[in-house]
Amino acid sequence: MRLSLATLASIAAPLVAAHYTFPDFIANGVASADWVYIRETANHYSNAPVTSVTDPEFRCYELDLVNTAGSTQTMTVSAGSTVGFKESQAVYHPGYLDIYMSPAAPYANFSQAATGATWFKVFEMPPVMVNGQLTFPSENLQSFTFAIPKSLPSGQYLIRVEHIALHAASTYQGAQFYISCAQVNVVNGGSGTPGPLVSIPGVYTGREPGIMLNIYSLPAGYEYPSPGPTVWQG
Ligand SMILES: *[C@@H]1O[C@H](CO)[C@@H](O)[C@H](O)[C@H]1NC(C)=O
Ligand SMILES: [Cu+2]
Repeated sequence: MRLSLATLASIAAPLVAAHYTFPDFIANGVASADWVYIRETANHYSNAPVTSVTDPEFRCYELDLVNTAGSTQTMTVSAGSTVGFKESQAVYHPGYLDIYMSPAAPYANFSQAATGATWFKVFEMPPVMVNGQLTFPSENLQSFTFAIPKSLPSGQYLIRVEHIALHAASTYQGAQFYISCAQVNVVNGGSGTPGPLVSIPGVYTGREPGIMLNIYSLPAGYEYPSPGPTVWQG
């Protein structure tokens, strides 16, 4: 039996509908086309998540760990300005969203940039309790923005978005990580000292109470513990 492309698409669509990527970088109020300033990810077609927090692909999930960085452009942004990410389709799962940055030497388009303990957190959107119910502000978002810290020194950086989907997180490696990295050149920077600094991979074990938990069975008065370092206020 031959299946038409339309039939195949209708079979495949429900499988990928649950997942998402972050392919478009927002700067100066404009969202770029897919994978121009964001390193194209290995899941650009499948949208499937990373579940190992120790794999090299946990850093930026590049299509090609060696070559993707060099074929991605670098966007110039001012410290203190608003930037963001636009999703391939709205964030479907309940979870925790955060943003890490790292200086990128010698350049953001260098595949070995940011491989040490150089990453710091600049933004987070954690689950919050509302009327005794854990709610997920990042769920169903199509895009979101945040500020590049004003005192961040000028230079080349990576900006890594991470959405940790928690719908199946009650067992080890059940949490699903949706990741990508934008390449930026920060100008008009300050003289702040970002921190605390962590390595990625390395920042998580996968057993943190904010990564391995059953979101459908939480004690009264529960407060979600964000995994990883605190947000640098800049
Ligand atoms: C990498 O970035 C640097 C600095 O922006 C640039 O001079 C160089 O041409 C880029 N390399 C590639 C392969 O695009
Ligand atoms: Cu999914």
